[in-house]
Amino acid sequence: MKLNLLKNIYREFFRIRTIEEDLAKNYNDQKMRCPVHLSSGQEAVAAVFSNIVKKRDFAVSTHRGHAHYLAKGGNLNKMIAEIYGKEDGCSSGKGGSMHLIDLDVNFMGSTAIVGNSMPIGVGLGLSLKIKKQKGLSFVFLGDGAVESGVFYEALNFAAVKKLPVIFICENNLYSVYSSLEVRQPKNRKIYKLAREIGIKSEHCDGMDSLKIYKCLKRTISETRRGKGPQFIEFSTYRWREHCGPNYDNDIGYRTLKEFEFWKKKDPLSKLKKLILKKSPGQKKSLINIELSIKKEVKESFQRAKNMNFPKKSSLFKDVYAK
Ligand SMILES: Cc1ncc(C[n+]2csc(CCOP(=O)(O)OP(=O)(O)O)c2C)c(N)n1
Ligand SMILES: [Mg+2]
Repeated sequence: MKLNLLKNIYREFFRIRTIEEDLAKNYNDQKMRCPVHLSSGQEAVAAVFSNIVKKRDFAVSTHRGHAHYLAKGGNLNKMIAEIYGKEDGCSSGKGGSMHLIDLDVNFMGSTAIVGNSMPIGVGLGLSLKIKKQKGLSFVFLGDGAVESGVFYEALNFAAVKKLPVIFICENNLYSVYSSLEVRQPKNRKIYKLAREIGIKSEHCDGMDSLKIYKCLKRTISETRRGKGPQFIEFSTYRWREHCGPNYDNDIGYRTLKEFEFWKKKDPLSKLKKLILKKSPGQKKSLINIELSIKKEVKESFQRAKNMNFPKKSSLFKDVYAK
C-alpha cells in the first residue's frame, strides 16, 4: 500500500482515537450529560472506511457511532457541541451522543435503538436504486443487532431487491455485559448467517488496517459495479466500559486476560510501526500530524464548552411526533 494512503488512514485513526479519549478525559467533569458509548480500541474499521467512502454515499450508525460519523466526514465541532448539549450541535443539542446526523455529508443518522438504523440504511439503498443514482448505503451495526428481528427483514429486503447496501458488522463480542456465547448459538457465525439469508458475506480481522482496507476495497468496488448487497463481519474489541468513560475490567463479565490479549493488538500503534518500518524518515511528519490533531480537538472541546444551551423556545422545534 502506498505510503500516502497509510498516512491518511493513520491521520483519521489518530483523530478518532484522540476524540474518543478526550471525551473520556472530560466526561467526569459532569458537563456532558448524555450517555457516551466510546469506540476506543475498535476504530480501525472506521478509519479505513473514511479513506474509501465517497461523499455521495450514505451511512447510518448505532449508539456507538462517533467514529462512523467522523469517518463519513461529519463535522467535529457540531458533534462535540451535540455531546455537550449545545445549540450548535448537529441535532441542535437535543439528541446527544447517540443521535448524530450530518446531512451535508450524507451521514443520515445514528439511533439508540439497537437494530433500528438497519431498515433506514436499506431504505436509502432502495432510494438510490429507484432514482438510478450512483452511490452506496453503508449500515454499521454491532453483533447485538443480529439478535433483533429487523436484522432479518433488512437483510432479506436488501437481498431480494439487490440493493447497493453494505452492512458493516463490528463484532466486539459483547452486547452490554453479555458475551456472544450466552446470546447466540455456539459455533454459528454471524457472517455465515448473513450468507444464508442471501447476501454475499465474509469475515475479516477488524484489528488490522491493511486487511480491513483490502476487504472493504474489494467489497465496495463489487457493489459499486452493481453486484448487490454485501455483509462484512469485522472482529474487534472495545477497551472501555459499554457506556461511559471508564474501564470496567473489575466487574467480572470479561477477564483481564481477554482484555489484555485484545489491547496488545492495538491497530493504531500497529499502523504507526508499519509506516515507520516502511519509511523511518516519516517520524517527524507523524508527530506533526498528531500535534495538529490534538490542537484541533482541544479547540473543539473549548468551543463546545463556551457555547449556549438551546433556548427554551426551541423545545418543540424539529420534533416530529408531538
Ligand atoms: C431494541 C433495544 N434493545 C436493547 C437496548 C439496550 N442496549 C443498548 S446498547 C446494547 C448493546 C448492543 O450491542 P451491540 O449491537 O453488539 O453493540 P455494541 O454496544 O457492542 O457496540 C443494548 C442491548 C436498546 N438500546 N435497544
Ligand atoms: Mg457488540
